[in-house]
Amino acid sequence: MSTIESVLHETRIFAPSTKFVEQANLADIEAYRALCAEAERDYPAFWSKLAQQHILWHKPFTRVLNDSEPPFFKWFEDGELNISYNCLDRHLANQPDKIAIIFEADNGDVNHCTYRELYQRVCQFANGLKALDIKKGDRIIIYMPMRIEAVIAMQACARIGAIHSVVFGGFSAKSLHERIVDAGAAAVITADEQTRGGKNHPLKATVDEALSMGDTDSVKSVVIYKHTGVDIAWQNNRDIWWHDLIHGKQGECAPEWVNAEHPLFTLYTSGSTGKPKGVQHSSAGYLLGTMISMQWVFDYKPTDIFWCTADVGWITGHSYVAYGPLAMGATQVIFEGIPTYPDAGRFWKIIQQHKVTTFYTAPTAIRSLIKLGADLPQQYDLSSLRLLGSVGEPINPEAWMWYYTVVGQSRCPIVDTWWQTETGCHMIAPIPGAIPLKPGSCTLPLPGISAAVVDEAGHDVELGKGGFLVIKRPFPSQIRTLWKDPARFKKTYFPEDICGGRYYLAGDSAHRDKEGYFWIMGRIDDVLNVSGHRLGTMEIESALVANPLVAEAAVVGKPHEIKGEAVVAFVVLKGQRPHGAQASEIAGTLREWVAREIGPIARPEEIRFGDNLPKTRSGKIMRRLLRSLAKGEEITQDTSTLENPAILEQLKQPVS
Ligand code: 6R9
Repeated sequence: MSTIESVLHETRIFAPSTKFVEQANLADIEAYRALCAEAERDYPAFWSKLAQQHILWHKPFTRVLNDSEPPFFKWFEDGELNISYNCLDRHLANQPDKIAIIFEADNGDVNHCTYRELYQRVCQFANGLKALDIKKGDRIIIYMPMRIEAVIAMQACARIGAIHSVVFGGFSAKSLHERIVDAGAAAVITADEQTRGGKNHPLKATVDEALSMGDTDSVKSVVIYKHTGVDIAWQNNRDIWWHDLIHGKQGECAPEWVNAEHPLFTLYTSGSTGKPKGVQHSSAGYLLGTMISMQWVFDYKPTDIFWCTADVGWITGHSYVAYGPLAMGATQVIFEGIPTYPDAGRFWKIIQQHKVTTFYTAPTAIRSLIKLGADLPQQYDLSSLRLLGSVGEPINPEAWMWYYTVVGQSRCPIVDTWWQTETGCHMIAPIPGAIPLKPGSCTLPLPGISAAVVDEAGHDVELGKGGFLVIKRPFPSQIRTLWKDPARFKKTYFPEDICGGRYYLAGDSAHRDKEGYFWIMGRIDDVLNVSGHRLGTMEIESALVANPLVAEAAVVGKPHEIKGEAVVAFVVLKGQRPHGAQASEIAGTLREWVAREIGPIARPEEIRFGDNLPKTRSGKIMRRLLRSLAKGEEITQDTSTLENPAILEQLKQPVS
């Protein structure tokens, strides 16, 4: 891939400015090394101190790490706390009138919500959930637009100890159904519609469809936030308006104290099989991870205006919208819309208007904004910015340089943060006052995070050589298990055949340069990264073969200028291989089918038809060959074991 090739030659280094260093929470590499050494010296003591500093405990913990049953680690296991108390109540005494959320709607309307108001709204809604008989440990699906109410719903669940599972609003009824069933959800919280880029998209209708697909008896209530006011279907005894639910409810609600290990949430993510994985996070360890990374990586200051553009449907929106910034008492921007509406200056306008200091977004957004208006940022006053961040996929050095020079005006460090749904918070990322940057590298692991690049036996590979990215020691914010599937958890993240199951296997490959900097090279499994979103190739294949026209399908990724990676599907139809206009029509139908089955993010960029797929004589699909075909590369692989070499010609061309 071009990204990987170009980062391999990247030698530029950017040290933070004196001005940045002077105000930084951690201001030199020695301070960073001292923290790493402290973790090395006494690992439990290091985490124990941080957990005491950052978390308000209802009952203090006495045990730090329980590693007696690896890989099922427990942290601070006899402590008790409440996450919503840590995010809201703690600010009531000293900064109740500080703005917690500056909300900007898709249409440009702006609302402010103070910590006191947010506290009251969360409590009211939590009381509403209690009135629906929702209890500690119940699972609640949240399928909401990117509005303050999404955060209120999440915080209210945390307040009463219910386990939320947010499903991104772009997911289809089928994907939603799968998650509702797997979670055994007691309720779904949604809205009538969501608005993005000037268009309305149904949410409640999708929930209705999902709930009609069977096995959803666990769902007793559907709470609907009225957003656009469109007519919706109604089921008595199940559906209730958000405003009716909170009507007359108290603005105070005693927090439910939970154990440190109580699951705060599950979040479904794609893996190498067709079934999404319910990544389960703890309460205390997770919260601690979000807070220390706010402090270290985002160099958080009480005067900051923090803006993470991620939707709360993804882990980034959990850690750096719904929890981290609130726990720190930050003022943050929440934006409902998209970067290109009404024009490609929207992000820059928001930064100017709300005087954003810390801006965190994805390379795919940066690339699309370069394409649509590389000079646009110069038309706005971006002087409030002091720090930029990137997440979700490797950032190519060209995009990095533009972000750095044009958006950050060569003044703001860029924190390229490598982490995952499973790690809960940043793992490898620069501490901006302390660590010089190299475009395209996420630099060095955070203190206490024992990231390494190893071979199958678990030995560190030589610097410069590629290998498996692992984290050797357990850390507080890590995934606890997969919901209802501990065996799959163990097999996926601590597989026996790699490192003997001793290390957390991230699923990425990486290498380190001579300064020890990490360079992420890509996934080692069948997971694609399309616009920073994880998609399992198997999931898309299952969706395709579920179409009555399709006999067989194989999906691979190919490099894409804006999205990073794009979905290419090789399809064998049950009937004749189509040609010309018919091929285009069927390809169009199948692309829409996948968008409907999974969600628009999974819509294949290209479909190619063949009489068969390239297979070995034992019947295995030769995916590597398909990847070369998708990229338009000459086939250099050995095709002698191919059952049917002739079909390669058929699969060379996309349907126009
Ligand atoms: C936070 C998030 C995780 C996968 C991860 C990796 C890729 C994320 C990256 C990055 C290179 C970065 N990834 N951040 N690759 N540099 N800074 O994105 O979580 O959706 O679970 O995706 O994304 O491949 O394994 P998630």
